[in-house]
Amino acid sequence: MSMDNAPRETPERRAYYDRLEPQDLSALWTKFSTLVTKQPKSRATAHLWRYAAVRDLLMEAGELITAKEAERRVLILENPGLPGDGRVTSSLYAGLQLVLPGEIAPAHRHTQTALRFVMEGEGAHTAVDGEKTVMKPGDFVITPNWAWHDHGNDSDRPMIWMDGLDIPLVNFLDASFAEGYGADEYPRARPAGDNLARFGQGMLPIGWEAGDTRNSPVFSYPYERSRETLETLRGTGEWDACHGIKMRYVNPANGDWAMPTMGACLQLLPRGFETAAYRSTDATVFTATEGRGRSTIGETVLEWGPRDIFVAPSWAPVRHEADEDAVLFSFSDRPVQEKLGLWREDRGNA
Ligand code: 1HN
Repeated sequence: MSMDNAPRETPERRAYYDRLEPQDLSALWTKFSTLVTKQPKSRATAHLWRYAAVRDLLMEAGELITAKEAERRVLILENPGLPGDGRVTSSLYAGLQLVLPGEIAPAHRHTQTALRFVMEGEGAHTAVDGEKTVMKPGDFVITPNWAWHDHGNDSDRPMIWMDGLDIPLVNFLDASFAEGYGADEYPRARPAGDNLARFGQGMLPIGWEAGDTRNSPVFSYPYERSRETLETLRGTGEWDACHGIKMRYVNPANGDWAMPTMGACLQLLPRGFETAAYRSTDATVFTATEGRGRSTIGETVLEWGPRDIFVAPSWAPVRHEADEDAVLFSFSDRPVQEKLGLWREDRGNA
């Protein structure tokens, strides 16, 4: 038997296979090469969503349904290779969510983990287990699995953020649970900014005993700080050939990724920078917070500007070129693959 081709089909073999099916059986040797591929073969494709186009449709949704009636007013970014599945990659979900001035998205919780990345608006908030965080563009916020969360917009402008969730992964494992709180807001337990003060300043409360550290005790990572980090590091001139300057959002309790199922990064590509071809097994969703450029993903060339969102499938070679100083936010299922010993990367010769 070969790993590449199924053995030849003969009339006798065909007749035999036909007798297996009614008994809920199937011959491995007819399927081996599709079940166990020599390298990742994703049905997901490289694709880009223009922010302006999605935004227009999202604002239309704002006239069709309230955040409360919708529970969450979101347009899902569906990978064209996985139509109808609510998936941006094989394992992850992404969407753009709109909360209009005065609206509330009611408190609920679920076993799916969520991340938010703010695209537009300022002054709306999300609350995680009763602690509010007020959001600005570029802020990265996490909602650990089974944490109560509600959103509200007390500002006078629409608020739009990207949601990333591990929905396909959790559903693959048939491990989805969800419940509503029964009131718009979960009771406010701590003042806004408490998590960042306790855990996000390079200090920890004396005597703090880490319990479950799978999720970062910091749930809000303001853009101002992350952006400043990139700017400071620019001065070192230590550009990675594949990534420019790339930082990952960290859990300060253990140095791991901020969440167990999704890893997120922010990277700076200076004007004129061209990254070396890079591929990894974690299909990745990107959005530019600043700048313009293009990414060549396999055979596909995607031209991006601020707030456009694009996706690179597993193991497809990716090259970025920045026409202006550019900052890219990205997320993937890399933490899961690392824990399972599956994650691989290929830096070419870079
Ligand atoms: C969810 O809870 C949110 O809390 C957004 O904002 C998107 C998609 C599917 C399931 C739950 C949110 C979601 C979601």
